[in-house]
Amino acid sequence: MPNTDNEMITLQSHILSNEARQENATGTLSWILSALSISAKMISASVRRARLEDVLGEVGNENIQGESQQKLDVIANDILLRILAARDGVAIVASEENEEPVIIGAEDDDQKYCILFDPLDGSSNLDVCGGVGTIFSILRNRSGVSPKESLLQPGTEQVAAGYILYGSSTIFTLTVGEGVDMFVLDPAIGAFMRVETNLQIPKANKSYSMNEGNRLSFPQGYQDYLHWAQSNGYSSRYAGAMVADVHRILLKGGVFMYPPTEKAPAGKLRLMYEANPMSMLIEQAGGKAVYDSENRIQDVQPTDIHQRVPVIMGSADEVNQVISHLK
Ligand code: FDP
Repeated sequence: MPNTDNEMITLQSHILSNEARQENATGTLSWILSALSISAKMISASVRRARLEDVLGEVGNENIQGESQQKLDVIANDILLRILAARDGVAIVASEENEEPVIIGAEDDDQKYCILFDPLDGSSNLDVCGGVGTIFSILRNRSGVSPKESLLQPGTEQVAAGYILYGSSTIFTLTVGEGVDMFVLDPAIGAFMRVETNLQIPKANKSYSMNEGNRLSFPQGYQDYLHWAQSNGYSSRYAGAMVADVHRILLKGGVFMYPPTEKAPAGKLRLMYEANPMSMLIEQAGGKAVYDSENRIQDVQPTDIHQRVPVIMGSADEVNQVISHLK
């Protein structure tokens, strides 16, 4: 629902009023969300000045995923780690860029939280001034298990998830399990202002988003879907950055996919840093997110924090169309 009532609600006041509605809230989650909002502003500023400060391009290393790291990947990762490390309620931080999770607070405290993030998703778009984003997922820390085990929870256990899109505006999209809210950074005052509350994804839209260059190495069902969609007046939209593509689908409808390929038989996208948080947002907005013809992404029991998963997510009708070709 667009915000038409002239309310001027900032992300900060939204977080605090959510907290006030929860009976046993301690304020810990609110502190973490506000840390993410500050990190988002800092990363946004770095992205916008990147060319001027000569921080575009590769560092020369590969990250744990075997992908070359951009200088801004490293900057965004450092910002998030430094800001989250200073918050009391954080137990463990796991980043797509680091092989091992960073243990911050007391390991055995189930009042604390684990934060997983992809600091700068779609970073190959940076050099050409395309949209990039940060994705985060928040889980409750589990006591009595090792930090790695504490992280290995299915997406259904997420207490909050969201993304920040650094596009023509900076957008913060958040769910704490009670619908999806969207905020735009007002650069004049440095605050995220609420623009959508209880956002609902359109039920259908004849639009698909995938890397069609891989078409010949998709399983047959995806190729059949593409043939069907192209014979039925569908449009193709692909920014090549998951945050930008999923943002468009949340607002306009359609389906986003990263299927298995010969090169990446389990798909390319990371379950815990990308697929789970985006699935929570899509489902909270009334959409659907699966990894094959039957199974929800959020039901996957992870065995490795860096594991990958095929992704089909978006408007319920459009996801069902893809599924009908996979059976
Ligand atoms: P990137 O490698 O540029 O960081 O998982 C990362 C991701 O981008 C997603 O944001 C994007 O949807 C996908 O990979 C793009 O992959 P392809 O280049 O294979 O299409």
